[in-house]
Amino acid sequence: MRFKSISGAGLAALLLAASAACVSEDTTNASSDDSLVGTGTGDECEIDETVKIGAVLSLTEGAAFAGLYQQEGIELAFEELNAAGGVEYELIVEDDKTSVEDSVVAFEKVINRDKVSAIVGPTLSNMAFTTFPDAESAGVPALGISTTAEGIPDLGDYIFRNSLPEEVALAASIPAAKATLGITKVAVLYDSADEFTASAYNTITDVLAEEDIEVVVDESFETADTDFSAQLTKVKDADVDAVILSALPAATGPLVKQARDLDITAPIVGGNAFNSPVLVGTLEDAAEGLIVGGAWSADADTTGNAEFIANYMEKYDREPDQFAAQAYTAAYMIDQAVRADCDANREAVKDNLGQILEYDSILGTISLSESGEVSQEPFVQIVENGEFKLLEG
Ligand code: 1QQ
Repeated sequence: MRFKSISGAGLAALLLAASAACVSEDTTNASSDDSLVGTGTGDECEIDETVKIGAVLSLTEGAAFAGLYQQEGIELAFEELNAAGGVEYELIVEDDKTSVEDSVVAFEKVINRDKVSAIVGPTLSNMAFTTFPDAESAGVPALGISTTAEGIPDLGDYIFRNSLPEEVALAASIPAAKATLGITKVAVLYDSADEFTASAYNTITDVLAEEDIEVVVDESFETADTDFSAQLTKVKDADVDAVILSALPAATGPLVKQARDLDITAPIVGGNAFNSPVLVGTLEDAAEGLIVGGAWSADADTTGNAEFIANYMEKYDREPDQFAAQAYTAAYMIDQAVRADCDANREAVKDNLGQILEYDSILGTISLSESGEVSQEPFVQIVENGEFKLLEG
């Protein structure tokens, strides 16, 4: 991994943020803590004070399918980092119960009660649109690990994500499905009540237009719906080549099952939300042939991936997924940002997170820009015999 040198604009932002610290009690406390500054840099960095990191994750309710893997991934990484020495981390995990209100409370706790140096999470974009502005105004760097909706990095200077944007995932999975399956006419089904799935819908229609694929059915539903017969009857009547689906796993399970029960055999194509063994487990045989675009693959020959999978399985007795892999990577990115100037104050972490260039991670080569956006190559996978396999498109 390389770090960019601090640009004039970065320095100006730093000075502005430092002056903002004079009016915000939280930022003043965080930015003036000399005990969080150590000696040496990079691998040689040593900080005496324990560095607190908050993780706000959905550990119960709808998004727990991802949040529980995220908790495991981040705990494994901080365990490894603590064993490596030099910097001792304390991870404080809060459950946002898949609710915006609880996510706000959890952010408030880690920001003001625990005075963390950085926050990882939340799990869903739906929460991030409310809680990231809170982190921004408190001057606390926040690193989203699965917040893939359009516009997340625009929420502020302290807001970052290592979450492959859904538009990048879909821009890979739809052309790969076209190349492999030769699709020309499709149905688009999407959850219009969730920020992430609704924003993905815009990308889907753009990518389909670019790929010259005709949309013959275009239907929406809402997150809590359980009966999709009205939409699926239209899909069946249209005899499409594929169904492009933008849904969270809670709706994807019943929707795909109901489609297969109606004898809709067309392949189903999606993005980040599909990249979950929980979904495959729920769907059983109905998951076969699902095509997903995402940020990580167990099949990928990325740096440290085989070791990560082995250590994860050893610790948790189950295979990791994309959500665990992104959370694991986030901890290492925060560690690198802390070690760059051997300074775990919020300003330093924020500044150095935005300087991560070409980090060779289990997700592949990944960079974060000063604007908070990630760049990495997506992986397209297909479910075969109950397992995700890389799809050569
Ligand atoms: C988002 C997502 C979800 C599918 C993560 C679990 O990508 O909310 O942005």
